[in-house]
Amino acid sequence: MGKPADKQTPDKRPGFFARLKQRLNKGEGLGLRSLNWMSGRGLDAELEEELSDRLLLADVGVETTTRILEGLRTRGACEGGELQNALREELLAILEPCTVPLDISAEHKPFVILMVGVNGSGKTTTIGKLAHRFKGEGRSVLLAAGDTYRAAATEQLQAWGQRNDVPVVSQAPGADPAAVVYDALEAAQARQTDIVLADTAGRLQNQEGLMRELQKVARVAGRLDETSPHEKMLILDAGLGQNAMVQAEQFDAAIGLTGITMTKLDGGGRGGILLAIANKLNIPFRFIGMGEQADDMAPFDAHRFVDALLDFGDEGQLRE
Ligand SMILES: Nc1nc2c(ncn2[C@@H]2O[C@H](COP(=O)(O)OP(=O)(O)O)[C@@H](O)[C@H]2O)c(=O)[nH]1
Ligand SMILES: [Mg+2]
Repeated sequence: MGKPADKQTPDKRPGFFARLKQRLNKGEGLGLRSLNWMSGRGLDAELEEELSDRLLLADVGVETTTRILEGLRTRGACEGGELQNALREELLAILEPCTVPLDISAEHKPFVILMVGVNGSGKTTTIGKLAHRFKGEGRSVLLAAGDTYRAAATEQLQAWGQRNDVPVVSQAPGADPAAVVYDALEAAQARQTDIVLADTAGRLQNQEGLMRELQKVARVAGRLDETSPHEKMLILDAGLGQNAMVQAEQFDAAIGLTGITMTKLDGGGRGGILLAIANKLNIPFRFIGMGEQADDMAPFDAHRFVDALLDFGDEGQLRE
C-alpha cells in the first residue's frame, strides 16, 4: 500500500494524543505547569482559586469545576505530585463512564450511522475520516448524501467517497433527505454493505424544522430494519465552548443521541468542554478529531485524553 512520500506522511508525525497534548497546551491551555504545586501547603485557597480559573478558562464550566474542586478537597491530598494525581483521578472519574467505543456489530448489516450537528461542525469531514478508518479495517462502506440543502454538500461528500473509493448515494439538491437515506439503505442491503454513513443538513429555515427533518430521517431509516439507525452521532465543534453543551442537549432532546464525536480540538477550544458534557449528559464520546486529514481522528480514550489535557511540565511527578 504505497503512500505518496510527502512531508505530510502521517506516520512521520507524532502520535495523535502526543499532537493533542501539544495542541491543548500551546499558548495557555490549562497552563498547569505554572501553578505552584509544590508550595507545601497542598490545596490552599490560592492554588484552589488559580486551578478554578484555569478550569473555567478551559471550558470546563462552573458546575463541573465545582465538582472537581470538591473532589480534591474531599480527598485531602496535600503533596504536589499527590495533588496532581488526585486531579487526574477526578477528571478520569468524569470521563471514564463516557469512554464507550462504537461497537459495530456484524449482526446489523448494514450498520447505520446517522450523523447530526449544526452547520460547520464537521459532519461531512468526520464521515470522510470514518469511511477511511472503516475501509482500513476491511469493512465495506456506503455514504448517503442526506444534506440536500446545499448542492456543495453533496459534492463535498462525493469527494470523500472518491478519495476512499466508497459509493455515494445522492439525489438532486432539494430532494427529501429521508428518501436519500432510504435509497442508500436499500442499495446497501442489496450490496451486502457493512456500514452506511448518512450525512444530514445542519441548518434549515429554523431549528424546529431541522429537528423534525432529523426525526423523519431516523424514522425512515427504521423502515427497512427497525433497529436502524444504530448510531445517532452528534458532531460537535470543541471550539464552541459552552455552546457545544447547549447543542448536545438540544439534539439529544430531539432525536436521542447514542454518541458524540468532538471535532476541531486543534482549534481554539481547550478541551475542557468534554468534561462539562460528560458530567452533565450520559452520552459516550466515540471519536475525537483534530484536523482535516483522513487520519486526524482517534477513538476517544479517557486516560490518553486526560494525559493530553494535564501537562504538569517536567516537575510533574508520579506519572503512572
Ligand atoms: N481544523 C479543523 N478543521 C476541521 C475539522 N473537522 C472539520 N474541519 C473543517 O471545518 C469545516 C466544516 O466541516 P464540514 O465537515 O464541512 O462540516 P459540516 O457542515 O458539519 O458537514 C471544513 O472546512 C472542514 O475542513 C477539525 O477537526 N479540525
Ligand atoms: Mg456537511
